[in-house]
Amino acid sequence: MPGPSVSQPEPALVAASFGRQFYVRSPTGAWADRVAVTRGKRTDVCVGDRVDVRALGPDQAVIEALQPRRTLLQRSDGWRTKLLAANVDQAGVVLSADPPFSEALLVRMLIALDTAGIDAALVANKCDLQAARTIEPRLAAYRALGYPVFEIAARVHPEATRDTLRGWLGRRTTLLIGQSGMGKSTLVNTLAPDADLRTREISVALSSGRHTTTFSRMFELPADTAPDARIIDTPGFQSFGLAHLSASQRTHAMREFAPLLGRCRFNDCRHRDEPGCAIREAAERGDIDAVRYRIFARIGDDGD
Ligand SMILES: Nc1nc2c(ncn2[C@@H]2O[C@H](COP(=O)(O)OP(=O)(O)OP(=O)(O)O)[C@@H](O)[C@H]2O)c(=O)[nH]1
Ligand SMILES: [Mg+2]
Ligand SMILES: [Zn+2]
Repeated sequence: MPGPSVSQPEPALVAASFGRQFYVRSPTGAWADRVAVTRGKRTDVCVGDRVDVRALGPDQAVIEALQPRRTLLQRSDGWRTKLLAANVDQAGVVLSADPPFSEALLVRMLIALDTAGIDAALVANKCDLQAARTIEPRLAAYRALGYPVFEIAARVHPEATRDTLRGWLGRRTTLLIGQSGMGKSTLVNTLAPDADLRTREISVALSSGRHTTTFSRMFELPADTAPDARIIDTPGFQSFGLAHLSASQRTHAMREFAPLLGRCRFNDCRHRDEPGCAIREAAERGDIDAVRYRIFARIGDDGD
């Protein structure tokens, strides 16, 4: 097998992003993961990207070109837009009852995923806890909207977790996102056991003894867990700005609004307190979910 060429650019997959540094992986497994940097001040590369790299020795490379993306998930952080992952097929929003998940964040993630054309599912973790019962009615609301909802206990029932998720994960690249402490990394370790040591290397131990993920990273799943499947672990977040989306995109991503669009009194209705708003009235009547409507109505014009 020929060694890495110093002059010929070759295709690679971005398997991890560490701020300005990346791990790139051979699409064929021809060479081991390399540490890569971008040229100049380029920062628009993220985990999941297809790139062309030039090797700078056996374990280093420089990213020369970025291939067009099939999907791209972003979130806004004030005026900055962050790239979360490229080319994923689907995403699991990981939730738990303890610590309690924020439904406002869930709605925002689903709006961003829908707009990006990424299939979303809810992965309710820690179903071994008594508190898990308290979130059942909210999970039912999302099932009714057509989102797949999986109930698992990644740490406590690893085998059942793999059985529950196998069919959903197979032949796809799945992004795991959600707040800190929901169990994303625990789930990755349950699905890809060799990830354990590696996720600890790239997580930060807090004073509580807890590990929190600070980098996004992709893992291949063993074929007996799910065939031809990859999963991406990401750092948790406390906010999910939608400034990169238009008001129309945000409205269209609320599935239950679809049959009501165009029925408001005013063409430029923002569906808050405008008179004759068909969407608000539907929420007041209980025809659509009032919790989701209130969360939507609180999203500012600037997506914050
Ligand atoms: N009871 C229970 N606890 C769990 C389960 N899965 C994970 N946990 C615990 O939840 C805590 C957080 O898990 P992590 O996997 O680090 O959460 P994370 O979503 O990766 O968090 P960040 O990296 O900070 O975003 C850990 O203490 C886990 O042991 C489960 O199935 N049941
Ligand atoms: Mg983590
Ligand atoms: Zn309206």
